Amino acid sequence: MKKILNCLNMKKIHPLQILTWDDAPTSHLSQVKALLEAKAEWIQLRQKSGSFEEKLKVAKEVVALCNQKQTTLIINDDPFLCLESGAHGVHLGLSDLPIKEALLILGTEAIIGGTANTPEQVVQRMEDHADYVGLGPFRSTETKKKLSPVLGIDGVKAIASLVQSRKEKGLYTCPFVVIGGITPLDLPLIKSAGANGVAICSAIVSAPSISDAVKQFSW
Ligand code: TZP
Ligand code: MG
Repeated sequence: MKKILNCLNMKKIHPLQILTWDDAPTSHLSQVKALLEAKAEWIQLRQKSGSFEEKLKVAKEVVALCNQKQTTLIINDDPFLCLESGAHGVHLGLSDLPIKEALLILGTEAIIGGTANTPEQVVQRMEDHADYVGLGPFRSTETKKKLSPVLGIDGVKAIASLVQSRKEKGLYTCPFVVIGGITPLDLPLIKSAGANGVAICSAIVSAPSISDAVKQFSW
């Protein structure tokens, strides 16, 4: 059964978001093919190297494959890459364009998510009406360069209570997924802390069996 979260604007945010990786043993395209075979339902194409045109070529192929399987495909960093490739949405980091500008480029149908590392950044994302927040890093990880301070489980709990208090005040909230160095053993704790899901990169796309790894991270 599909596990789907609905946020206020009714866009469907999946609780297991899987990121592709430049340093994985296979290409981004091969990673996506393996993830689709493993029945992944939400993939973020995180190409960090190459020209816009090179990234676009891969993104278009990946969008076509994901559409065949009704899998959500999010593009990292660049709303224009999202627009040109026809992906479902974009994930904006702290040094990327603000949510409001991406909204002007992509329109209200697109899924627009953004990174946050502090309560202030979570509030900003929600005031900008993000569709979801990627909160991290949960733990130190080699996957991302220039890592923000590690949050741990206490950081996750603090954000869950911030979101709850916004809900009680009738303010806009969206789901938040936790990212950074997460292993399957962390899932129960992260879930009970109040997070809506996890975003996983290396532990899945560099696993000996991507299919087994996806199953281990079932939310
Ligand atoms: N943002 C914070 S940590 C991170 C990103 C993109 C990398 C997550 O990758 P992994 O391999 O699951 O630690
Ligand atoms: Mg970015």
